[in-house]
Amino acid sequence: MSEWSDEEAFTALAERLRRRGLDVERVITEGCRLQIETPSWGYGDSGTRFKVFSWPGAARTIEEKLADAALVHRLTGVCPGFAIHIPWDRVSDWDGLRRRAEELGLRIGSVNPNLFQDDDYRLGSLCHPAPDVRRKALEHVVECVAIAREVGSTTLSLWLADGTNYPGQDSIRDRKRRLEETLREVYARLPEEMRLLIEYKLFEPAFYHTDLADWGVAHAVAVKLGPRAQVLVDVGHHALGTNVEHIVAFLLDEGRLGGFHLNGRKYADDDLIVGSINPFELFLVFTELRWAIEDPRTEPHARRVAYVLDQSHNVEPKVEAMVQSVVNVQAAHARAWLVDGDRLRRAQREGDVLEAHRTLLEAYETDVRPLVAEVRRRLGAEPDPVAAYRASGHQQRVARERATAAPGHRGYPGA
Ligand code: AFD
Ligand code: MN
Ligand code: MN
Repeated sequence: MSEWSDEEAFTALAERLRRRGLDVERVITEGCRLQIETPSWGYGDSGTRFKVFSWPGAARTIEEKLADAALVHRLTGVCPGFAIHIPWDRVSDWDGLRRRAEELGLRIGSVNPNLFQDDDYRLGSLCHPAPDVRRKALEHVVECVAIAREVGSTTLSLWLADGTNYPGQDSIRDRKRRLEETLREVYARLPEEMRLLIEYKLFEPAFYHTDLADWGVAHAVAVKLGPRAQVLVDVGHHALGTNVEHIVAFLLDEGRLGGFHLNGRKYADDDLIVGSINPFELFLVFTELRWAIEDPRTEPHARRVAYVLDQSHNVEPKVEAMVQSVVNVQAAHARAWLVDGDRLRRAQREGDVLEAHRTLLEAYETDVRPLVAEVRRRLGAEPDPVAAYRASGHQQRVARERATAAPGHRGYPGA
């Protein structure tokens, strides 16, 4: 038991925070309400475009991925969602997959089509110059809509690798119109209860231009499609220096923030553990979610935002990395709800710049570990899930039991 994870540590911290007039119970209630999806693709071997380093014990099948995801949920208490990627997670019995997930205390979260690993998609998928390739890509996405219905998912989460590598390679405007036309066909097939989340990425794998390159493009496309098309913000997909929390605030206020892919990023390749590189940005993102939740004009929309981890653990043990990611998210979330909102708004009204800034800093600099440990206790999970995982022997056991890599999907295209 760590010195911060026992109930005495929580009681002492809660007492200090209450003396500052902070609503500790609200922080805990919101922490218990937070729900995160872990990605099927984060449990299996994956890598960069240079190499897939196999990890001993990495999940090889959908069953093993579900088992690992269920363990992460048991340890942390806030990960009932399991995001799937098609065809990596294709099964013959989708209803059976839904039932198996439920048996493990999980539900299938977002369904992710794959429009980037077929030779036909060399020059794009929904934006491809050839109508038959666009048709093929469209049919795959429509199949994923049907799969989502069968597994009980209400979220189709679409990332396009489409783009070009050279000036002149294709007409940027023609590609825009092809994209709008094919996405209109997708949107027309969405059942009433389903949302289409449109993910953007500045570059990679395209090196000259990416058709869905930034939040503005994704937002414009979503607005043209209709109210159930929203933007998915992958926090690792921006130019260096981008103010991500500003994008989040704008999209929330427009009712167009569908969800997040959460990860960490220092330079370009994202997919590091969320909060490992820029925890202050993660905290600021969660403060924007909090203000939108506390605002009656935006609360219903803000409450539907999907939180999906989208990471590729190349050098670190898969399940421990996933648990650490969730711990980082819970800490940022708790800090955001610890901000003294009245004090902040007073300072803002008065133009007291440094008092306003200090109000945020004080919450950010609070050691919230005892408080999040209490959240996990109340959820019946492990107060210190990383320590519990490392003591469980799971990593050693699966390394023995899953000693050989399985055929089929081995993560992103690696060398
Ligand atoms: C890659 C892409 C994008 C996508 C993810 C899962 O950059 O983030 O959401 O794969 O398909 O990380
Ligand atoms: Mn992503
Ligand atoms: Mn990515």
